[in-house]
Amino acid sequence: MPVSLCGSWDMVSNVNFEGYMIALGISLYTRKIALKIKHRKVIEQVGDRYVVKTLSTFRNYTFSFRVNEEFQEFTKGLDDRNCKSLVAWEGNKLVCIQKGEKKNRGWAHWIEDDKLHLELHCEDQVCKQVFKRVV
Ligand code: ECB
Repeated sequence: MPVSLCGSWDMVSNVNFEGYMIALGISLYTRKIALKIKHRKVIEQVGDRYVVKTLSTFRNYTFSFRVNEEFQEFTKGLDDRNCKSLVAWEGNKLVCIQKGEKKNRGWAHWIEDDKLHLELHCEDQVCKQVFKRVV
């Protein structure tokens, strides 16, 4: 059983979020705001269902899924696209593939050195975020 990602996590670094947002077609105006804010990730698990909340002073995004079960994702308040998403464990990484209009889109979460890591990718862009546990 992989280590639990559950809990509340505050962003400590965010590398190439700009490139990721450009790949998603986010406007310059929204990117300017989005680049300034820190995200809090809240991950909860009830049975085999996960709830992942990305919270900030600007926008919040919440979604919920079962591992190994494809679902319809609408990225409301982000790029507002529909994806067919599938989340699965690959070793110690929780990996999501987001099939839709954008090629090579997805993310992976894992724990390393007591930090929550998140790699977001879209087209040829990779954004790397690291979060520390909220105490
Ligand atoms: C919800 C906080 C968003 C802050 C930025 C707000 C607007 C920018 C608009 C679009 C950017 C598109 C997506 C990047 C935004 C947040 C990154 C996390 C989104 C995500 O899918 O996280 C996964 C993995 O934790 C769970 O949904």
